[in-house]
Amino acid sequence: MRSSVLRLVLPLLLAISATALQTRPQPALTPIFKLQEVMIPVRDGVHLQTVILTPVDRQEPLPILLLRTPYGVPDKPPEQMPPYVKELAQDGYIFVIQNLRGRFNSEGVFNLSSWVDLNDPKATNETTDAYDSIDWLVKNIPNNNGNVGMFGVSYAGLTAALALLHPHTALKAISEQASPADQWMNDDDHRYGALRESYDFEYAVMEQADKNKNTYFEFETYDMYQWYLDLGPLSDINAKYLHGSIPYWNSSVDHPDYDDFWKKEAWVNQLHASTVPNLNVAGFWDQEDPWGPWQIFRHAEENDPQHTNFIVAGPWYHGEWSSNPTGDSIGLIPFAGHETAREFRENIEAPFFRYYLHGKGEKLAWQASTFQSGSNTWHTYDVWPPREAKPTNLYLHADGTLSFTPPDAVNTGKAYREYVSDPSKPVPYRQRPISPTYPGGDWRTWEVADQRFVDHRPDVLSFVSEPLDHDLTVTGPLAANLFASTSGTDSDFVVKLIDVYPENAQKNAWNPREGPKPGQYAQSLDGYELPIAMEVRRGRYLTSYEKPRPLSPNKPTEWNIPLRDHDHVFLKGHRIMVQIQSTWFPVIDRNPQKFVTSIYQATASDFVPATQRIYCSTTMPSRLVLPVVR
Ligand code: PG9
Repeated sequence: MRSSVLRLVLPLLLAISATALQTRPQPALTPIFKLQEVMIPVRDGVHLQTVILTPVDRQEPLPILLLRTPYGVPDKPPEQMPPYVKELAQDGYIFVIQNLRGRFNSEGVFNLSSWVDLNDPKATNETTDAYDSIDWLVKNIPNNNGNVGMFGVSYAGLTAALALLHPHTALKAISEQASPADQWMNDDDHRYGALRESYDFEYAVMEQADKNKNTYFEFETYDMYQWYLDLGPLSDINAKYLHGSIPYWNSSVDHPDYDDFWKKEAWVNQLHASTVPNLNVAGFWDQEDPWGPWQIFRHAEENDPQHTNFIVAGPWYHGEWSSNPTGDSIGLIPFAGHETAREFRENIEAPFFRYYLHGKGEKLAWQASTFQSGSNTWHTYDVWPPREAKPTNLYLHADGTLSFTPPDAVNTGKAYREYVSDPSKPVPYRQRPISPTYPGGDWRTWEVADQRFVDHRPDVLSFVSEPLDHDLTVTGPLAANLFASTSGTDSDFVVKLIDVYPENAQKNAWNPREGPKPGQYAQSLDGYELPIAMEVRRGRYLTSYEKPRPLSPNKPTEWNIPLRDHDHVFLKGHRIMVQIQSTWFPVIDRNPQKFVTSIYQATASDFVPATQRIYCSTTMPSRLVLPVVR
């Protein structure tokens, strides 16, 4: 096991493994949990490797908190309370950590799949494995109080969420945190069908190259931008490196469109009610699964008479609310003294489980709670999105400005702006050199990186507002509505909504007499371009996800690009920026810009430059739609 992977998804394990990896001799401490490893049998005779951590200082019957993961289970009990579960552990839980079928010592095959066939009584999947494990746990763990909760981030969040499709009666509450919901539509693997090339490939290798470990692909190039560019067409991944050995990668390239394979994976479409109280948790800058929790929340909302479906969102990278001891900042952005991650765990997560598993305390009194960036304050909402939020158009103008005033005859002398997108020189998604996704150091905060690193490129259009004369609060789902054309027959458009800090945002970042120390200049927020929302859409799927169609060259077309849910205040004096580009590499694979049946079978000669236009006229007013709260 490597602690870097565990940090992403498994806070409890992180602390345990960090303790185990310490090199300095430590005074012998008495373990605070008793560790027992068991092999739990499930309905098809497979046994799942499971670790039970029972607190040594508790005599009373305790609830069970179950975490199901593909990343490994601890082999030693922690000697000190891991900071990441400190707030929960104060109430007393038996923590149970289980390897998914086919991972490490768990028997069976790991398919990396979310498919749950509720109509097949013989089928096994993550829903039935959770059900059978819970059944075994409540019957076999001594002194449990009969109440089980499930929680976890990302894959562990997914396995918690999948339990909702057929929950055991002992399952009294879950907290799915950053769970994917439909891997073709969004989150880890695609964005509306556009492949997250580096993520999908590196993740599939990590989890399917070796059952007994998390495998990091050995890149022979330091800069991943260069590696993926040198790779050429995607078919070369199998031809040159994997040779068909990674099933999930094979499935990705065998199923380019939204076909039955992906529709079965889109498990959330089977969820239509709040079956078990669920605290959904999302990060506004989650670089992996920012969308799933909102989808799960919305599906459970379809029928929630007891009001047991909640959502929390904050200014976090993937899992930061769980893995960061404080969460007092993200990248260079501080949160005005708030320890957002600790505050979430202490004031929301622990009380949620306390109420449903211990029967103590109060039920959460809201439907949604956010830590709003910009104002740096916690908020609660009776409904999401809040009723006060009014969709408001923010228009792109052909002179490169951005305003709430629609284009008129005066400023539409030129009706569009244009650039050439060349797939042989794609726009990097973050500053080069780009590190591998895993072990994920720099990867975690790329979504808050200063976008000045690309705003001068000829293939990136920037539209900027005047400095705001009052705070602008944006709470709810955002979208872009572009009128765009390409000279090609397929194309991508990437939209970024950016908060531009004033030039003097941090006047005193260093001693004014001495000036910045080496390296400090780029650590200032002066003029910082902070992304608030970013997304891509792929032209071939504009009219149908199932049946891709070519675009008509040079024909202006309406592009709706959902930008997800947010809660942010653009402060007075800040400016708003929109950037538009057609490549975002290598996090998104390159669109050849010439329509082909499957991009994953495209050859090098299919990739061609294209001239892209964004229209800003009275009849084709490209705009962002912001949920503005006055
Ligand atoms: N984002 C990872 C993942 C979750 C579910 C499926 C595939 C990948 C993770 O961090 O676990």
